[in-house]
Order: sequence, then C-alpha cells, then structure tokens
Amino acid sequence: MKGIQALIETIDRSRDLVIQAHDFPDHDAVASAYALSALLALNDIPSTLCYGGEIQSNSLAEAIKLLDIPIVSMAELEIKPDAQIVIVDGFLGNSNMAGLPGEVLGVIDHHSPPAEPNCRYWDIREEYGACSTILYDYYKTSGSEIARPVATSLLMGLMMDTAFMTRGVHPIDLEAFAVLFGLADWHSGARLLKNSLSLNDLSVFREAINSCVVADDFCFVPIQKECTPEVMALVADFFLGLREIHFVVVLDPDRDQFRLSVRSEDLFRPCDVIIRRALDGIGAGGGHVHMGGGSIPLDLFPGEEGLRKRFLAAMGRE
Ligand SMILES: [Mn+2]
Repeated sequence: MKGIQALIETIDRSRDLVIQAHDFPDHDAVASAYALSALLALNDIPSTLCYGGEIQSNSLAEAIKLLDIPIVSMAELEIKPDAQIVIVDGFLGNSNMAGLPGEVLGVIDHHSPPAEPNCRYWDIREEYGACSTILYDYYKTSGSEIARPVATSLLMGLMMDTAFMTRGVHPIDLEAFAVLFGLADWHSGARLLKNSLSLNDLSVFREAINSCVVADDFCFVPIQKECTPEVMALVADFFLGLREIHFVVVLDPDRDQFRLSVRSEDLFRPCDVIIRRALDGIGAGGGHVHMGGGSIPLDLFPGEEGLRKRFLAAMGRE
C-alpha cells in the first residue's frame, strides 16, 4: 500500500520522526522533505528535517531562508537510537545517503533503486520527473491544502529536476505544475532558480570548455578546479545543450574522492545503467534515464583517460 495514509499508519507516534534528504541536498530533496513534514504536521505528527553533508547550492540556501524551511545538517541534531527515519529523494545504501542512528521506516523516491527497499514503507515512482511530484500527489489524494511556501518549494523542486519541464516529464508533473503554479510565489522561485551561477563559476566553465574530450556524441569533461555539485550539474547541462552531444560525463575532484555528473538524451543509454556499468568495481552511482551521478574513491580512480574508456565500453563503443 502506498500513499500518505499508509505512511501515517506505519508511524509510531511515541517515537521521534526524522525526515532525511540526501547528502548535499538539492531543491527537490529539500522541497520533498519540507512538504512531507508540513503534511504530517496537518495530521498532528511532528517531525525533524535534516540532510547529510552541507548545503552547497547558493540558490537552495536562499530558498531555505526565504521560505523559512526548518531543515538542518544532521551534525546539528541529536538523533535518538529509537528514532524513525523517512528518506526522501534518495535511497539508503546509495553513496549520497548518510546513515543515521535509528530505524529507516520509509523511502519516498523517484530514482531507480539498486535493490528493493528493506523497510516498512516505500513509495518509488521512477516515472515521475521529481520527488516533489510524489508529495504533490500525497496532498491531492488526502485532500490537504498546500500552504504557499510549501507550494513554492515543491514548484522549485519540480522545475529543477525536470530542467524546466524538458527532462523526464510525466503527465502528473504537468498537473503538479499547473496546480502549484496557482498556489506558489513563482516569481521569487524562478528568480532564485535562474540565478544559480555567479561570476566566480566562470573559471569552471572556462576550464571545462578547454578540457572537454569529444568522441562522436559523447563528451567527457574533466575539471581540476573543485566546484559544487550544482555547478557541475549546470556544466553538464551546458554541454548537453550542444546539438551534436547526447551523452555527457563531468568529472571533478572532491577531497577524498572524484565526483561525476552524468547526462543523457538517449533512452538507449540511460545514465543509471551506464554509470553502474562504467563504475563497476571502482565506485558507486545511479540516477535516472536523463541524469545521474556517482563517486570514485581516490585510490580506485583509473585516471581520466581510463575512466573515459570505461564509459565508452559501458556504451558498447570500444
Ligand atoms: Mn529528485
């Protein structure tokens, strides 16, 4: 059984409830966590919101401030050993999901899971463009009113994950857009989303343009300069916008590992499948058809050219 009512019935009201967004969260993860906690609050179930890592996106940090979203880093929380955890927009066991004390009660996600979830409640809708749309559906099916800041947050999550309705869009994403648009402060939301880059990021783009290696429609973009996942994603989107390019891998060092941001315009080369194939034995990753990511520990890194060849092989081009 799926849906908000089923989740509510699973929750033990005598124990703390923590809603966890994935590490280094994005708009969709924070919006989903926020909307879920607001919906549970309407049902007299209090919860605490958190994420692993830190907020690296300036536009997300501004959105959290603007909408007064009560989410904090897990490092700032004291989580009881008997707490119940609900994970949104991610999957426990993925490299981007920190383990918390307590019991994982539920998973709400729109990524293809590496395995069937082993928890009491899960709702995974891979066909949806955003996790925010699942939360929209929870409000709809329970007949609950969506407060303006919640609507604004969900609309930002939806627009970010679908690249403004150009990527992985399901009809219910359009329905969510139409309804949320009427309820949200989209003027502020759009301003924040459309200003996520700064002049400081130009050097990353400059380096990316100089370093990219193109083979047919595959563009491999190694960057040396450390940057945020958000800027990496925007670099990947930029290269995917080139008419000749249909598959993009952006590589960036991050302290003790390398991070990857991957984009595909080809249904026959889904990001999640190609990433898992290319990183088999050296790293972890996943995502959707159109977008994905992963990481490789420094000691297993096969070198830039080694990694590029692994992706070529994963696409059947050796
Ligand atoms: Mn998402």
